[in-house]
Amino acid sequence: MMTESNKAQLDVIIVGAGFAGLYLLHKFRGMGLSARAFETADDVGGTWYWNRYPGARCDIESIDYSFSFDPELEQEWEWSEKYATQPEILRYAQHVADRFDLRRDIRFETRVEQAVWDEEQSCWHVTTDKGDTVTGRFFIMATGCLSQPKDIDIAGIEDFTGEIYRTHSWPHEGVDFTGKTVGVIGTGSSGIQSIPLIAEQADHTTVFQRTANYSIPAGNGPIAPEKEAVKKRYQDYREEARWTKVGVPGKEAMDFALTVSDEERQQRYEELWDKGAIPHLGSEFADILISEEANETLAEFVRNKIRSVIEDSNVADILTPTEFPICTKRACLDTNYYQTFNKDNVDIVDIKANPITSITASGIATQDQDFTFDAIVFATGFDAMTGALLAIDIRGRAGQSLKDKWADGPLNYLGLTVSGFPNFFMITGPGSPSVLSNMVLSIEQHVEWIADCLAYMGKEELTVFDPTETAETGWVEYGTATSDMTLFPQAKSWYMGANVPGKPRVCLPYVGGVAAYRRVCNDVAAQNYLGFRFDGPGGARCNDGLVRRQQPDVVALLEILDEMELPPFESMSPEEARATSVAMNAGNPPGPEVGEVVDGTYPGADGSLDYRLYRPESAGPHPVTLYFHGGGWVLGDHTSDDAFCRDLCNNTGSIVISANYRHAPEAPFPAAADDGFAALQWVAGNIETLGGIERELAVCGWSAGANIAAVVCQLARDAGGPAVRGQVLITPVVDASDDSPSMTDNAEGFVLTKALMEWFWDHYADPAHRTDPKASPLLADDLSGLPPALIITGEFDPLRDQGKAYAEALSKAGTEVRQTTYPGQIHTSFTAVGAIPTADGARQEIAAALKQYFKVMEAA
Ligand code: N01
Repeated sequence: MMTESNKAQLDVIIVGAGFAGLYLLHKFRGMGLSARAFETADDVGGTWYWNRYPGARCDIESIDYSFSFDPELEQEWEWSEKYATQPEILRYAQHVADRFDLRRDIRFETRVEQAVWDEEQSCWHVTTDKGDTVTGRFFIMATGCLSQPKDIDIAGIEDFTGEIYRTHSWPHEGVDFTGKTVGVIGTGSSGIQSIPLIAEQADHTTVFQRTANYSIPAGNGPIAPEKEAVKKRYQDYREEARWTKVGVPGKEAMDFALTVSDEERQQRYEELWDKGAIPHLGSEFADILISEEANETLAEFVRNKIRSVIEDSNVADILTPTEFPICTKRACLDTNYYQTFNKDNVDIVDIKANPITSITASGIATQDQDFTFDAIVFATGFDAMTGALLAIDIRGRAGQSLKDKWADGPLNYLGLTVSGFPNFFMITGPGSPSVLSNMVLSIEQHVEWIADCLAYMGKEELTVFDPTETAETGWVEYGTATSDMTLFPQAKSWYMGANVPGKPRVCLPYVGGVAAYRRVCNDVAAQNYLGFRFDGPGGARCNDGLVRRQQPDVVALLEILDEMELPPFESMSPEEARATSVAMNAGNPPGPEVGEVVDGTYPGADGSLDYRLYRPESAGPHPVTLYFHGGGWVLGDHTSDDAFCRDLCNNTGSIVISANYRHAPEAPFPAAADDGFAALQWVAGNIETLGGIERELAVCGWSAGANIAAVVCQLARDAGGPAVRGQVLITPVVDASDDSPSMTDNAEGFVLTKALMEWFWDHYADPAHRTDPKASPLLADDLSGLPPALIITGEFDPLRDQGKAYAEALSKAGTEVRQTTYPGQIHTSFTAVGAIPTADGARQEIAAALKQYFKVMEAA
């Protein structure tokens, strides 16, 4: 029974008094809200309170790893080193607590055990290990991402008679290893930071390594003058940080490791190495975390550095990482880590080759050897991101526990909230960039977003919020799509939940970066908290929907284009538009290597034209795909879809011939169509000389190129040849008169605009010619007897509906057709190899269709 006393005593209950808890308390006090934090430790500091192992330091530079919310605070605090030590960061947290008089709202040495949502009273009842229950309107978990240690999953630990230490809960008085033999298990950041200092003291140190890690030297020391100078423009610098990928200002790469010369790549890696900083390691080039090949260039650079330091080649082999792409596990920053293994009294044991069988009374037993130790240090990591949240029994609507809700992974909206758990927030929760970013910056962003949300609710007289399941599912799917584009899922990392047996394998942080994430959160707020259901005296309301409807790489591309503020193509002359298009293409990722690339000419309808031939590596002869590039009949040439043609060649095992055609306005309709047909005739007539197989010929095209491909199939049918095995039309232009919903809904904002399409038509064909089937193949009277077709469209393409209409019309006429509209994709997605990885599935479908068309392949 609910009584008056059950009503909320507090506005907000907070768990944790680390950086997040401190700023929450300060923020809410400023808003006139009552808030209290509960903290297990006897002081503030969170992770910096607990992790006192030797060598514990931050891996984000001190200048960046601090609060920005108070200009006086940021000016008065002086950091002593580039990377602050744990004691210094702890002193900073204590200073913040004292300066803003926050301790009076913190209950120390109090562990929260349970939090239960009270539907009737619209509040949370929170119970502590001291036996008391407090009630609050809002409940916020500020428990940190790396605070719940992973259980030690090695048998026999209780048998060991020596000293046991764990890096995450190191004795406050410190440990003296002088004269002792020490075993250290774990070579993540904690192990890598502590091992050199343990080894300096101990008589003998043995390190047990399961997976070698990538570590780079921190180059720690005094703060560089240019970094110190940042304080003169600290607020601007912070604002810059908010719009970066990791929350630290620096170069945001737009170019690709695989496009620059070997010399440039090497030089840039050397500069990174000398900088001793990890935030930009994975973003020096745009493809490092996307392409295995690109990643390997950096990984190999780091491996060579590691090998160059270690004297014993066997030891170097063990310490050199090979098992996962670099930066897909948190890279480590070290001081003399690899050098430590050159000491006579330091050994490394490769426990992949020689597994630990148990902890014994005297030490550690491995398959091949027993080791005796005075002390064992466990640096075995954390049940990251979800561990601390699930360590408390949190129950939402209808008594549902968070543990049950998250049985298959942490469902969440924005990494901040969970559907069915009203008035509940997580700071830097799973689904937010958190651990992949400068944590203090991400904490500030969350605290400020929450504060704005509570202010909105206050103003609108709303008392309860709850994210909708639609919004939650959408965000989780968006997060998964984002991580699936990257190499992160390849590592058995704590990011993926892979370090804890039985934990669901999902990518826990949002990997799209803090700037993209901040835009999402801002967009949600700007749309009256899209995806949230509210209730209260101000009324019930729900603005349901998805905050991101395009695929994440498409969103990223659109955001980049937006920032570039380019004038629209249709405001340019054809020459200017061509030059702009070439300049934009120049930055595209290169396609894959193919067996051979040959440039040549063919007889077009009115003179010689260029083509580029891509030959597979396998022994020929091969089937042939004749390809027509996109560009609205005005832009582009036979080389402008180079990456796509290479990819198509590899995926299909066919020769791809990209044939140029004359462009408008210089050569208007029907020049392009006539050249396309001439190309078909020439390729068919010379197929064996070109390395192809007689009659094994299909056509493919994108956009206006797909228009040409569709048209040549009709022309070939009418002319009685050449025979075409199949046609693949990618976001085709097939109807000049199209006025379907996609033309209106996607008229703007998705690269190809309605206005640009009109501009293309205006250059290509007089209105009188546009209904000619050679211009608008959908308008042909007869669509029977055409080669089988695959038509690919994107949800956000203005041409989506005409592509679908062509498929329907072909089908009606008895032509075999398959049509797929890819969700979240735009007109330019499918040929953007390397730039839009979420369209890889479509590219596979295209290849599969072509392979099916080629009879020889089907037979094979
Ligand atoms: O933990 P980890 P951590 N038998 O999980 C090994 C942050 N941090 O505490 O890789 C044998 O990275 C495990 O082996 P494997 C930072 O974000 C930051 O070091 O699973 N070995 C691995 O080598 C970091 O990423 C700083 O094969 C076992 C190690 O233990 C995160 O915290 C400093 C084992 C665990 O590495 C976690 O770092 C410290 C077993 N049963 C931490 N179980 C800064 O610099 C685990 N291992 C700011």
